[in-house]
Amino acid sequence: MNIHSTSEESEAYIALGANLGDREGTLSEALNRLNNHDEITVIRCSKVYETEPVGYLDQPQFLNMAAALRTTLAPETLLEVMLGIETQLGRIRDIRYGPRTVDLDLLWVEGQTLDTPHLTLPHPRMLERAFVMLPLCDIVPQDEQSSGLRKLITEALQDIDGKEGIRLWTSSVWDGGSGHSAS
Ligand code: GSY
Repeated sequence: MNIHSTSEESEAYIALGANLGDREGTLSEALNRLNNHDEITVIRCSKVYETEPVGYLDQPQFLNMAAALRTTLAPETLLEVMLGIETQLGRIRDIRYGPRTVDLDLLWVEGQTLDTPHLTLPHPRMLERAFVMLPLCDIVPQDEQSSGLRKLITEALQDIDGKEGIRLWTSSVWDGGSGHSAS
């Protein structure tokens, strides 16, 4: 164990988005790379949704999804791993809120609130974004009560803007790292 890891596993939720190139392939590869990390296991994936861009509107539609991870990494280190994967997959940070090959956002880490220059947890804008909340709702267990995340999502989804700009794209883009295509 070191400062980048903890002795305990925790569950983390992330949001994934892509609106350039092979969007499905890039999301799948991001999940592969996360799962191939020694201290990360991808434990659940949401369905994949095609979504109208929010914020900067003059850009292609996104594919968005969410995933639950089990990890022994400290949140800041998990974020570094995620940013490294974005770079490996060709993300270039030019236009703020502009198009991107892949975007990985750390939303929530079980039992953690943080406010550092690099990372705020829970993610400060997640409850306002239908393209984050809808996929997240697929993978947070219905009976989840201890953290209150399920209740927050259910309440946020009741009157969130932008749900009409979201449609189901596919039930799965990831084969669980087995190399077999998902049905
Ligand atoms: O915050 C993530 C990047 N992003 C997205 C996105 O992932 N989906 C949609 N629909 N709009 C977005 N605007 C930005 S910025």
